[in-house]
Amino acid sequence: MKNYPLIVALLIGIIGYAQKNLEASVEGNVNNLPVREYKLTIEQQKVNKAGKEVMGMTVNGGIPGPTLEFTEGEYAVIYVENKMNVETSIHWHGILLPNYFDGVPYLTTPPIEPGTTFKYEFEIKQSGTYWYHSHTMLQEQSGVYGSLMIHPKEKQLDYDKDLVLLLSDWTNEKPKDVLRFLKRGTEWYNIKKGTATPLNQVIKRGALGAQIDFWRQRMEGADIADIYYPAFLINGEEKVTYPQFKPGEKVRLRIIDGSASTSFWMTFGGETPTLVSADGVDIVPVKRNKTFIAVAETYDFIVEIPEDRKLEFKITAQDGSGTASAYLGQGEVLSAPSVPRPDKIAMMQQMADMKMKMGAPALKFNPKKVDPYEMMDKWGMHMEEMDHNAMNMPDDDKSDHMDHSRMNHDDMEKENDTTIIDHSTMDHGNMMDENDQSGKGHAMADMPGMGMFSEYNYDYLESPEKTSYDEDIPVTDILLNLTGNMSRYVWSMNGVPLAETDKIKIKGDEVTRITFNNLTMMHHPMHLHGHFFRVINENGEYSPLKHTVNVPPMQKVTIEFYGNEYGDWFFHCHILYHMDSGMARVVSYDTARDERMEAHPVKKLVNQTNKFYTWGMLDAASHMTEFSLVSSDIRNQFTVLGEYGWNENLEAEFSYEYYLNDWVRLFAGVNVENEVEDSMEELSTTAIGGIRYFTPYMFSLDLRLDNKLRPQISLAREIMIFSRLAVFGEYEFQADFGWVDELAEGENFEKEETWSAGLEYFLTKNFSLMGSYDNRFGVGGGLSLLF
Ligand SMILES: [Cu+2]
Repeated sequence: MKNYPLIVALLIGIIGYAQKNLEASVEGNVNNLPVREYKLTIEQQKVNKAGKEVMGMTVNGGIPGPTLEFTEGEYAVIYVENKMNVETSIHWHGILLPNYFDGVPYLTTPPIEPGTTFKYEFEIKQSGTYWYHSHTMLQEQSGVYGSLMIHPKEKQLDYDKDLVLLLSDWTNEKPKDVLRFLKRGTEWYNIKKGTATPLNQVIKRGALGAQIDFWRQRMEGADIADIYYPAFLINGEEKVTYPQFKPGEKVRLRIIDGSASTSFWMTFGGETPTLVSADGVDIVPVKRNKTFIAVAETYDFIVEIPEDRKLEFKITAQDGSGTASAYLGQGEVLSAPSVPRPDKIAMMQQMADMKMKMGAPALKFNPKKVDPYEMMDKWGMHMEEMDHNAMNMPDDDKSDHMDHSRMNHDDMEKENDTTIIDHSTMDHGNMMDENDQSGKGHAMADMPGMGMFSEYNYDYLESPEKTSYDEDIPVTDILLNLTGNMSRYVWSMNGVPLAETDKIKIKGDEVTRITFNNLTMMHHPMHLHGHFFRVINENGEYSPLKHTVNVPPMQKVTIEFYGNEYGDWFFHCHILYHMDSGMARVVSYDTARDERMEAHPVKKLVNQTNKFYTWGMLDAASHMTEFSLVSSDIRNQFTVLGEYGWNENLEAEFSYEYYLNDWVRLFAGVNVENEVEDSMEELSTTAIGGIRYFTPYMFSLDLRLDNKLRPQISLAREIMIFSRLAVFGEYEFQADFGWVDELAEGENFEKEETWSAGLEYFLTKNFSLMGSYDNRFGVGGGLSLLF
């Protein structure tokens, strides 16, 4: 028992650590800890990261900003100076700290106004790899991010040197324009990346049936990433070398995905490295090469520098659209394995085979009336629809989702979009315990097709200590379906975007268990501020602790955390453009709001996710000219439309539209049209009103009536047939029964038919060539400007 004192010391250490993490954060240096001070200055500066000089936002003159180094048990004082002409903020990602210093403007922390400095201060009560970034609008995409490296009080792992590798994505466009183009719906990013799946490829691969099934559910395809990036960066560069490491040295790579929207596959040259930590928390070390890193996650690997060789660390964007590499040591390169580009058409086929119910609503008609369990039953992947024989699994594993008929709905307390279930009133056997708790989700991976997302599970992460909570602690279950509308770029939870919901109330000294049920085609890295949560995996009581968890398409992931804080905390998808489009919530301990926040209403943060975006189009062709302008937020839309044929035919229209849900909108407006063909002599102005509907199979349907009671129907559709070529068509039929204006003598019915069809060839993001035939304007061609 020579080691007895050591074991006792270790145990006290572990208990001390655990208790500390369970205590609410306290403001001020109450324990007189040694102070470590930093100063960060944020500026707007011209930068060149991808072959073009554009305006970026730098921290202390660089992108990324500096690495802030601390040792556990220090007191951090960080001054952040804003030298820009717009407000900013810094959030300390993964750090347990007092609510006021979390850095989400208008929610927890005042925004840092231009020309001012904000002082952040908090106790460093953890160690590991973390990062910081702006939480203001889309500033993170412009460069406001950097790393945090916190050394443990006593080093437990065996390594010689540290190296931070901060991964990011870079666009030469203004981030605001990126989001605007996503809202308008653009194929351009996929064309540019070479990830588009036009009809000719779909047909060649025999996937037309799957494509039609996708269209029926109003989905274009299996999208992996939305945005085109000209460069992916490691510590700000596409290729970065670290020759200073000597053979035999063990280097702890502290890898952070600070991208705005890109997750990566990481691969390593040479010997298989050892993964030692995830999201800043040590795990049971595991030898592992190819590893997925989702946006905002961090992973620490220990690598050994080989003799006379240079080790490659490589990242490949999840959709295969680009790579970046870091090289350690000197000599010939030991290449990291390549990761093949995912096959989107094959994914589409598999998903269609699995009879997934896609297209869950991102916008509910009545956001106040939401039943997340009903939503889970109706949409997504359901086991019972599959052939049981083919699955070859034990009977009691059949249903991964709850059987609703067994539950008494009235027992549930409905609170806006979160259904909070009091466990004491329910039969545990039927409930959430079924939800992957026992690792049942794993049987799924062995089934045909189900394995397609199994490479994203977290089973390789095991905590060295038990992370489970005492069974006596009450548990509250919350189900969050992750929902989105790709064509309108509205992202939400349970079909309700941030702007249309209240806070998720949680209780202190209790466990909150959240099940994410992803009903979209995209991965969502979900991040909870100010807490670590258990990600339930096959390691049961030893499930790992994380601050960000990736939820793959059509999959469920369950997390749980102990409520030991106070105040309101932000909780959102860490894909910047998803967060800014509504996929976010506020988790609230329902404690009094900080008085220092009085002048900074949280509404300002919420409104940020429901802004108006404006886009337009101008066609200049030999037979006609066409103009359109659309301004839209989540529910409201204004549209101006003008068509003029050189043969003197004109139609112009202004309308206001209101989205009842994702697909149905009511509209009212005015229409101006020439009544006599090929003559501008007689222009008639009518009031119009009706319904616009985005139908299954993705047609735009317009049903209307004007003030002369003439009904009209129109149908339009556009399909990408080759990688840059789209075909489009529109048909319009107006009937006049003479209910208001007299018809010509002897007539009891007049009709007017308008139709057009054509081709569009995409040249750049903003320009296309177009050619069309229109039965009013004739045939012609020209240039199309998208702005
Ligand atoms: Cu997301």
